[in-house]
Amino acid sequence: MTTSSYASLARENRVKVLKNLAEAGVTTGVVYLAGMKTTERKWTDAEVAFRQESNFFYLTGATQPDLHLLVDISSQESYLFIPKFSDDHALWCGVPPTTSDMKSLYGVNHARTVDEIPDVLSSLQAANVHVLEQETEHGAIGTWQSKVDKTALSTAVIEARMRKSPGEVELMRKAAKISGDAHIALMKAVGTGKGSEREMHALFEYECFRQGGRFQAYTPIVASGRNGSVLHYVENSGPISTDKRDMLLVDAGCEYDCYAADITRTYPVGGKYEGDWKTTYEIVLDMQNAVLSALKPGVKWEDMHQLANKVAAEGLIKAGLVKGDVPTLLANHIPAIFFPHGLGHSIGLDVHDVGGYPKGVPRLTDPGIKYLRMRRTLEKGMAVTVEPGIYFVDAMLDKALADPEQVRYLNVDVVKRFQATVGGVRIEDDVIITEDGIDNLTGWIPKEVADVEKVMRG
Ligand SMILES: [Mn+2]
Repeated sequence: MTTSSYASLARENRVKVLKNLAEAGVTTGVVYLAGMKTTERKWTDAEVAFRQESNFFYLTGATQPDLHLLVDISSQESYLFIPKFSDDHALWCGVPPTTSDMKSLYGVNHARTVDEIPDVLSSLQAANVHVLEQETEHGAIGTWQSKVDKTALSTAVIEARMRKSPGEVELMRKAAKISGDAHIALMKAVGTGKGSEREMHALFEYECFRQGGRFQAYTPIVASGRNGSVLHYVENSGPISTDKRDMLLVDAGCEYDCYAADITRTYPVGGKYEGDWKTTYEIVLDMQNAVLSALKPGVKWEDMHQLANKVAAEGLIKAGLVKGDVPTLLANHIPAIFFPHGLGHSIGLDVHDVGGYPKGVPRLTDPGIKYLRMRRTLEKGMAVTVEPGIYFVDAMLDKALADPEQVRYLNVDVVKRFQATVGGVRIEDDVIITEDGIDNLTGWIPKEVADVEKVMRG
């Protein structure tokens, strides 16, 4: 049996986690993780498509259900445990793997069956069993449940997962490539009044799946026209607008080897950015370009959100949507009316990856930035999405227009004109922080006005 391509990365990841544990003073005992179990739709035997739990994948690379992992901390030896397969497993699911198959497939030191976990723990004379904070099921370790320790493992794993190795970056680049090609396929396929959001959603999944992107990293958002003003629009059930100036907002990305892409592009269904739609688009493009140019190690993520807010304020003034100077608009949270969500988040094995808020770091409370999914000082190897947006959300605008403190800064007629037609624009890329800047994994997917229009012309 050939070794899984992720086996060497998983070994590297285990070493990283053990190093983090050692730095936290943990040098004895064992690490225990339960993998994702087979799950069914409630009250049926219809199995849900299996996707490994991210921490378990990170430390094993294993893609089968119902596995368990032990790592002896002092010797660094790893033990993978497989289910006791029933006699008819081969009938329904093919010949099950043996322990020696699994040992060579995943490059672990030992492979056993799940009933042997307590015996292995006894042979290791484990002083304690380090488990993830959120893990509640420890049945498989039997009486060793009394030795469960939740103090150190979660942080050790999160801090390891936050900093991507070159091998992980290449898997993210592959997810980005497949997803980016799918975005381009949609740009080429869409046309005024042609087809539906559903067809565009289906085309995106088709393009990903046929290239090896079996799972979407999240439910795609495919929003035509005013639907783009609903931040997490997932119905994807409307027609494509018949107004050629209206835009399609597509926020979608697949997984590759469990690593996520999270990409948004917004473009006119008629193939040419025009009028208020183009004005809105260019504000977001400026916001994103400003942040992408500023990103590097040592930069605080919340400062990047504020930079996007500042560029938004400048653009909104220039567009005639708001009045006043930039500092006053920022002090009164006027950009947050149009940019009501966070700038972006960490990404990796999960689309909203672990580690946004280290222990003890609270969320900020101001409008907009309160939804920021991360407060960190950036370091080399961290992976983040940069996804500013400008939206004309009825709920936000109606509230601001009715608020005497806020309406003073709004040009009401202009705001209402945009609100009646433009939905929303978001542009989202996935970047890795490098020594002195970024490696933009998705920057090659057209987003400058001329580049998108060229692709759409075909
Ligand atoms: Mn995102």
